[in-house]
Amino acid sequence: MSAVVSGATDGPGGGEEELHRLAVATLDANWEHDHTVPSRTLYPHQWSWDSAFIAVGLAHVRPARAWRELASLFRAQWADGRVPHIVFNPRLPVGAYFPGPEFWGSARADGAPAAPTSGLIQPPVHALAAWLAYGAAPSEAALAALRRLYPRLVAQQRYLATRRDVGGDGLACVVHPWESGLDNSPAWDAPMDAVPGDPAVMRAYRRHDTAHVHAAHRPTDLDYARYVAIVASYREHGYRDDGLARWHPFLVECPLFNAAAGAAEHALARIAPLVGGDPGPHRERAARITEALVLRLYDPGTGTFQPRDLRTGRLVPARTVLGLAPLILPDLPAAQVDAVVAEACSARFGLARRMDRPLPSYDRTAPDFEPLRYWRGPSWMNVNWLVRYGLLTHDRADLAAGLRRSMVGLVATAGCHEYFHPDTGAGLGSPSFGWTASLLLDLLAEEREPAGTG
Ligand code: 9WN
Repeated sequence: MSAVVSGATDGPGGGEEELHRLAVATLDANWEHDHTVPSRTLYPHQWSWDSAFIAVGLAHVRPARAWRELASLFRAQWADGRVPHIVFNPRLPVGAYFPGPEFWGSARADGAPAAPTSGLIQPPVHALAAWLAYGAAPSEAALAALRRLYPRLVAQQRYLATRRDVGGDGLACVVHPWESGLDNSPAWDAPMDAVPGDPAVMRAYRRHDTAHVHAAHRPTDLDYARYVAIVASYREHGYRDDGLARWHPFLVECPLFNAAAGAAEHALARIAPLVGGDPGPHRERAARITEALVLRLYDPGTGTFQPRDLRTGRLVPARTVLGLAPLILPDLPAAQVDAVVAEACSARFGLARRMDRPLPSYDRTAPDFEPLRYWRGPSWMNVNWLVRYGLLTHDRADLAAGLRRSMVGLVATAGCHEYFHPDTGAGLGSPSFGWTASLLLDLLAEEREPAGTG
């Protein structure tokens, strides 16, 4: 494998300058009138949590664009507060992505925006992103943008707390693996087994992903048949959430999703005083989410967080990187912080002060670990960035530094790929991927600017 940028980890002014240029060029190339596409080929529309991660990096180099990115996403917010996981670009031809706007039929649903969107959501990392974007480049214009965004971020949280608390225990549930952002993670195998699916159904559709990426790296046709079946169930109910427990085939409480919701309340508590809001209710909600996460999703037996399948009431057994995400909560109790850091440092994930490769998406000692297949082994920048953010939050600067070095080294060698082989570091998926570029910029910024994120 050839090095994309030689000596890229030499420090600022050396290879990191070149790496910086590569990341900015990638984001510029993916910019599309009011948002950044994750990838021109594989994902040519706007994705929700991608836009949040992208705004974090853009804030360092194109701050006005960072706010446009978030503003365009939230313009597509539904009346009930949900932020759709895809906002479709109507200028693109039918078939530019599967499943496209015709499949989702959002125009027929109550409270959907004028723009065609999906009916699902993604992890609510947006308030945290807005807070970090503001901290990276505070200005009058940024404050005005934050002020406009704040009520929309609050409505997003309200949607999760009211419409999606299906278990009634203070946690939001995801109704589709796509909502977790880690589509085919082994964490979803057990709940997905209960979803009827026949791979032959996929003959009626044309998958867009496998035209660009090797099928062995992507979810299977059986996965897709089930993805389609779950959307069909939700779509037939007009994407309404009342009575979900009675009829919906996939209902799971995910640790990463709920950690993001808790981190959002912490971020909103910091944003509120700047925009004339009251931080108190955000602090209270943040504390309740952390408490519920520990009570419902922490497994003392494994010492990590596991998703809970609401259809069976059971925690899913697979140990995935999702379980490490609650580290981003500043009020996570010390016992859970220590346990999660121990899990991250175990042979399963390989976190260390000196580490060659970032964390894989799945337990590398598991018999079904697949180093090439999407979220079933490969390393991804966004989840590593979240874990690193959590390590810094809990004063594990030495481990965070090890992780940073491995992340920067990975992109320096392979480029701004979508995901990476967890052992060789080879780039996989899309070669010019938005959040890889933007989160790299965020890592590089630490060497360039004094910390300003608060
Ligand atoms: C389905 C855009 C998105 C990411 C997800 C990632 C992948 C879509 C797909 O791409 O999901 O939403 O077609 O596989 O899993 O995390 O937001 O980058």
